[in-house]
Amino acid sequence: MLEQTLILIKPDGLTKSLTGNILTRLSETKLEIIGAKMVRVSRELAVEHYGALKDEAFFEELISYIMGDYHKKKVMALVYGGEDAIQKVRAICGKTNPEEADSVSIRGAYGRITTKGVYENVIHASANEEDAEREIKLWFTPEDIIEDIYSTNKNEKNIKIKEWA
Ligand code: IDP
Ligand code: MG
Repeated sequence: MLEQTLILIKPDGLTKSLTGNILTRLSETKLEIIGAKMVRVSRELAVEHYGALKDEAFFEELISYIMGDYHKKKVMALVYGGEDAIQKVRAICGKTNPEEADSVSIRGAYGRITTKGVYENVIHASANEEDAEREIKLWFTPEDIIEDIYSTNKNEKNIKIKEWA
């Protein structure tokens, strides 16, 4: 199935200069990059992105982590598209817990668990189609993405700018 998926190179991935390595690994999937940008993550964006985990004991540490409080204060956000994009990217990322992830997966090779118990696993990838759509619409505007992937509305203030429907 033709899908899109949101990928974030997390602050630890950027601080460790892993951008090139991670993009090289992702290129093995033969998927297309259809959106890419650097983002300074606000608390609001972090909480919205990880809203489903708000009752977890590690939630506040996770918010600090993705905002870059322990590393560079930035993430690289990408949208990859293509056949079975979600599963192909998840497979190459490896399991959430970097200690359990296959050692040749991205998380297995580059991740760690901090003494505070945060899984610093260098990359985020959408888990399913519903998450992918929600996350892509959260991190990107339609104008940031070079293909028309979801329906859009004309913005009444400026008809040249599209907004998510
Ligand atoms: P995923 O990133 O593989 O989809 P989620 O369960 O959605 O995993 O968790 C989001 C992020 O929260 C993980 O990538 C990891 O950074 C962190 N995390 C998840 N579970 C734990 C945990 O049990 N302890 C510490 N951090 C966790
Ligand atoms: Mg997840």
